Order: sequence, then structure tokens, then C-alpha cells
Amino acid sequence: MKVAIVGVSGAVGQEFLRILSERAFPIDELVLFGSERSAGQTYMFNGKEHVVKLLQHNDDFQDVDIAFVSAGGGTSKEFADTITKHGAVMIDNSSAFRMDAEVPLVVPECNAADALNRPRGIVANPNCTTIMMVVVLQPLEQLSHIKRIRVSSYQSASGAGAAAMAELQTQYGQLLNGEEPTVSRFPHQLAYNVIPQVDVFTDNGYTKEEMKMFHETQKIMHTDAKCSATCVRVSSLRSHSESVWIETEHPITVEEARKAIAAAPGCTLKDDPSQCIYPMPLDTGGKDDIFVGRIRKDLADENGLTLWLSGDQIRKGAALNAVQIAEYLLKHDERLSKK
Ligand code: 2RA
Repeated sequence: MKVAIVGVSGAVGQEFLRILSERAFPIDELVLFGSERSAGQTYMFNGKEHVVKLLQHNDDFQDVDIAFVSAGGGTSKEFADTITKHGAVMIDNSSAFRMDAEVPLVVPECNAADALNRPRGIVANPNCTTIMMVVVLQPLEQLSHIKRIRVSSYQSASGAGAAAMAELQTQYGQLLNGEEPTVSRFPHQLAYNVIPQVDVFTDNGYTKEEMKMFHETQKIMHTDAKCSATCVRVSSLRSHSESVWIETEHPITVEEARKAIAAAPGCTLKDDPSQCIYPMPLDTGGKDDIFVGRIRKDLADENGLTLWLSGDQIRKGAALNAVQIAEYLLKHDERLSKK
């Protein structure tokens, strides 16, 4: 099995290296690709040094079986043909192809089998906030159809990449020293602040991030559920959280919801308010599951349920989900399972 990582120097690229190694993903040969800035850098993988190659339009992907790509939408669009033309499966972390009708958008806990039908050779990894929410909504959908979703996100700096995480940390240091904080990765100073904007605004007053939650949820869960989101950047470093309210066709009790979430793959129930136990970003960073707590009946709607979730945005929100897609393909894809 020959595996490529495109964009290995970024926060998600680095997480690919850790997760592939931790999960003992079967790799005979690993090739790393990057931009001119990172070409020539070296990274250790399973005790061996690997040099980053410059991503170019050539035949470097000739024998590659699976390419994990996380280098931004522009790079994904420009290099998709180069990556897939010899048969490599491109698992793309960018938003470039997510709503393309010929590209499956996959969260294995919800729609793993969609990854088997990929006319363009691409499987898209959804946006982090969507992945985290649908993993938790899937077991509730089995109890009663979810008609409407309202969600506010609390997104950490990590969602904007490694440089944004560094900017947040630098801002705290600068403020402590009485200096003017550097602001370049976010629209405003993030330290000691919350910013009700993630990504740019669209014509309807919602941001692109919020519209991703609307459209991607429907595609992944094969549902007509409408999702209205407010996405907010907060000053946690890593791990996104979400406050989610769902309206279901029939009422679901808190106990039923707790039981379903506790049993669901990819979810961990952490819900004991009497002991101040609920998920928080400081605890969920570096973990694989999405943690769920504060499950309660909505006071305004008989069929409403409210919950809080938190999970590592770089892991399940990005790299881990992509690796889980690849693991599924290794078991079930006609060609890859024979390798
Ligand atoms: C963010 N969801 O948190 C984005 C990253 N994909 O900025």
C-alpha cells in the first residue's frame, strides 16, 4: 500500500502522520508532498525520515493507492486530476468538492458505504463542525427523525490552522507585555475575545461555515433536516464545541438519548451535571471521540432536545475522519481490499 500526504506541514497534515502511525495503518511506502515552502523539510514516520517533495503536475502519483490531501481548496482543485489520473483515491479535506454530486461526502459513522461510489476518484472529508455534529445526531435520528437543528458553535483557533494557533498564543504574550497584539489570521483579536464569524459572509447573512453545516448535514445524513447555525470563534486552542438543539418528529426522552449516544460509535457520553461533569475543550483535545453532555428536554418545544458536544477538531474533525474513510475502503473497496 502506497500512501501520500499532500500538505504534510500543516496542522492536519501533521495529525495524519500521528494517526496513521498510532492506528498502524498498513503502509509499505509513504510519500509526503508540500508547497515550495515546505519541500525539502523532513518528517519522521515509523522511525524513518521522509523528505517532503514539491507537489507538481507530473507522474509522482503513479503508484499511489490513497492520497490524503489537506492543502486548501485551491490546491485540491488544481491537483485533483494529477492525483487521481492513475487510480489513486484522493481523500480530500478541503471544501473544494464537498457538494459535487459526483463526490461522496463521508463520515463513516453515518454513510461509510457512500465512499465506494466515487466517479471522480475523490472522497470528500466534511467540514469539522459538521462532522462532529452528525456523529452525535446519527444515533438520535434512529430514535426519531430529526426535522430541524439549531446550533451555535464554539470553534477553537485550530480550525484556522497551525499559524492561527500560534497567533492566539502570541497575542496572549503580547497583551501581557502591554504590546499591541498581532491580528492577521482572524478578523479581530481573539485573545480574551469571542468572534461571531467563522469564514466569510454570504448574501443571506450567514457565513460560509454556517452554510456548510446546512448543506453538508443533509448530504451526509441523507436527510431533509434543516440546520440553522451560528458559528463562533472562541479562544480555546484546540477542540471545537457546539450547543445543539434538535426538533424531532416524536418526543425522545433524555434517558433514551443518553442510552443511544453512549452506545454509538465515535461518541462518549460525559453527562453528570450534579458532579459538574460535561465535555470541555481542555479535556477533549487529543482524543478520538466526540464527547456529549448537558442532554436535556427543551423547555420551549415538546419534541425538542438540547445537548452540548466537544471534540478534537484536528482529529475527528479532520485527519481521523479521513483515515477512518481509508480504513473502510481497505476492508470494503473492491480494488483496495485486494491489496
Ligand atoms: C474552522 N471549520 O474552524 C473551520 C476549519 N475547517 O475555521
